[in-house]
Amino acid sequence: MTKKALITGITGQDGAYLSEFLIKKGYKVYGAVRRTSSINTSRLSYIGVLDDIDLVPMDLAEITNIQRLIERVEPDEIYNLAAQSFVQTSYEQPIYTSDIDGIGVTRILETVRNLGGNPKFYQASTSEMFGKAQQSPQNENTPFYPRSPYGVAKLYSHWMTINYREAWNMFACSGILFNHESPLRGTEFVTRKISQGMAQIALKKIKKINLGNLNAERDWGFAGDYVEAMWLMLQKEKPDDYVIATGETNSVRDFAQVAAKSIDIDIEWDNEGEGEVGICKKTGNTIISIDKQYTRPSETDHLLGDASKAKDNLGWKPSINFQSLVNMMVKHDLKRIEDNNFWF
Ligand code: NDP
Ligand code: GDR
Repeated sequence: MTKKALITGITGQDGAYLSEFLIKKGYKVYGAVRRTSSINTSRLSYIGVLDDIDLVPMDLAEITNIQRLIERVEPDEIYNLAAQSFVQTSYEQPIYTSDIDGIGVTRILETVRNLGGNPKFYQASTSEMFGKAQQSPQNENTPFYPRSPYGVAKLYSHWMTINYREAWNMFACSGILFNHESPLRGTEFVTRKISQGMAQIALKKIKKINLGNLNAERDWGFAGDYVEAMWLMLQKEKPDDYVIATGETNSVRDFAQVAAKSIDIDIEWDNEGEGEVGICKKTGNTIISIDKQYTRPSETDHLLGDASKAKDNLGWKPSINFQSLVNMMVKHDLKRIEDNNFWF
């Protein structure tokens, strides 16, 4: 029988890759979308899956529509990807972020519990729960220390997922995913901001990119690899939690350096702190500078994941390394600008 998957957050980066992956596996995919003045299906169109998905209305703020939807669709698997996912915004909207990223998850878990414990449930947890990392690299046993309202809300929903698994015997998994990026990444996140900015510099549309903390280090992987891990977790006999990461960390400065190289610019760094600039060696032009509005009140400085458990138990490993990821993102942005394809 055809399996049914319900994906919340289908219009986001991971929603697009996961739906593509599940459709290829033969699933019937239901994609939950919240009401907005115009629904953003551009990622789903871009990767060519929009016509194969049944879009269904659902906002995580409202338990009644969650209940009606799950009862009607009767999914075999729920992937909860919906969230206010931008860390910076969570400082300005801590209550909304807590409601959607925290309580919103409990709304789904309660609904599933009331339906007798089916379907299987995947929760999109995050390396941001490690925050001020207590050890390096971070694995499933590393103590948590979230550093933003986003991280705190996600930690609550992580533990709720575990609690519903233990208390009600539900098949509920929490994937602790480290940063994963792609040409479908939102333009406010630093990787896409840089890849898009470098493409604009190469095509002489802008002169420089303003960034925040260049020292922040992240374990960046490719989103297309990470959605497979979500699915693998739900195919195991027993539900569990897994760290998903590449095992390599790089700074924002490194990302900018490699992205610049892919448009044939060698960056030389000058000054420190707020006065730091990245200068094109050949022309002497400043192409990176610091703007304090992009720094955070409390920062997650260093993340590096240890995905050994996922490798051993799920047979999962990443297929794309840092250098290839950066090059892929810049290449896509160059093409989009050349084609005048500003779809998001
Ligand atoms: P995106 O920001 O690209 O997508 C978020 C999705 O959630 C969008 O579809 C958005 O809809 C939807 N959404 C937001 N608020 C609500 C709401 N109130 N009700 C219903 N839907 C809502 O995120 P990603 O695809 O990058 O990430 C997917 C999930 O994984 C998120 O939960 C994120 O926190 C988590 N995560 C992401 C990582 C990453 O590196 N990408 C790493 C670890 C965890 P709309 O289009 O209408 O805004
Ligand atoms: P992050 O991603 O906070 O790790 O959350 P983001 O790309 O926003 O920031 C990464 C690091 O870069 C620094 N930074 C900047 N960030 C942004 N957005 N813009 C800038 O100009 C800039 N300059 C420097 C940040 O301070 C930070 O240290 C992402 C999201 O997808 C979460 O939903 C997810 O849970 C985590 O990854 C894992």
